[in-house]
Amino acid sequence: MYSQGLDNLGDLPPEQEAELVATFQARIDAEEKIEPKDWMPARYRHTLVRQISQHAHSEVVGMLPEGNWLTRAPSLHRKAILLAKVQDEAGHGAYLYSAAETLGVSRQEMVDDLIAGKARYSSIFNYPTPTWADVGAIGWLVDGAAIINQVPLCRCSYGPYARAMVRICREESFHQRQGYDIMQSLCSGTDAQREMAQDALNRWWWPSLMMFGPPDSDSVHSDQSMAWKIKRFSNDDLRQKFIDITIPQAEHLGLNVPDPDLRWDEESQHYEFGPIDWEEFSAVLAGDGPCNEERADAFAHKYEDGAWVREAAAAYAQKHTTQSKGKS
Ligand code: FAQ
Repeated sequence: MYSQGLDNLGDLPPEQEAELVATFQARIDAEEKIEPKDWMPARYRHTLVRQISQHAHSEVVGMLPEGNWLTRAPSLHRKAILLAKVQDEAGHGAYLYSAAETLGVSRQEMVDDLIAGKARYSSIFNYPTPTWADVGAIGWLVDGAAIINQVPLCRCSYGPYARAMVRICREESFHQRQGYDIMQSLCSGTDAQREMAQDALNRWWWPSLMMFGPPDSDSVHSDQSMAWKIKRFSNDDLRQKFIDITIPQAEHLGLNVPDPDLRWDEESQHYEFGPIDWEEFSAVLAGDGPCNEERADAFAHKYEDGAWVREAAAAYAQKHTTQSKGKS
């Protein structure tokens, strides 16, 4: 994949190599943005390509569980909102693939890796959406978790990623609100509707906590990514922040968070929560989640179905370029 040349400094004398690395780190420490043409260690480039491409794939695969409800949204109003949200996710994928391309990897390579099962996307999108309340839960919890994780990425040291995240976060805020609004409608509806909302919360709560990644003690990339200011906070810190913000929202909806160990701790001013099932997380990452196969098949088929659109767009672009060259 994108791991060739990780030790690209091997041909430089050690003093020169150390100087380049020190200057690079000093720029990071001074909160300067690193731009595509700047010198960067190969491992920094590789970490960014890994994270940004995974992020892009998550946005694109993330359209599938909600897309499932586009034709069945309960009203024209809800359908229009959901359509706009799903289109936004496609846009997020496009910005992120473009940001990754500035690091020297093509979108085609990234997509090929996803289709070949060599690339990851967020664990959360391997869960099913059997009811309309799942669309509410995704907006409220999944977009809510995405915002907590992604707002700090607006300050990422790599300029193109940081700038892409500014717009993405604005749109994610609208997504979170539309999800919460669906939950509010259901929770102020009939008993059956409230039960549907509770059932969705029961199924999405723990997978949403897993979105933040493994516990800090098992996070292989966090230390280096934080030193490079790609990540600004650890997985556990962001997870805690999400819990602290979300519990009062669940209380406002009148829903019960499915965690018998959950309690407010006066001293730390945080919620304490029960153990997360990391075996389930590992299984989903290993491809054994409830919908891994379905998502992989759907993505590959949709990509194949869209070949004519890509060919037409490429032909149009080529014609346009030839015409404008002819004029100049
Ligand atoms: N799922 O050492 P760490 C969204 C992997 S967008 C799958 O802690 P890192 C919008 C990780 O890749 C959601 N894999 O890794 C939306 C690594 O494996 P590797 C996506 C996971 O990178 C809403 C290994 O575990 N957001 O929701 C997950 O420092 C609604 C060790 O982990 C982003 O991508 C996981 N949850 O921290 C769309 C945000 N967690 O690569 C549609 C940017 C960890 O060595 C509808 N990414 N892994 O094979 C990040 O902030 C970070 O990459 C983390 C992971 C926090 C996800």
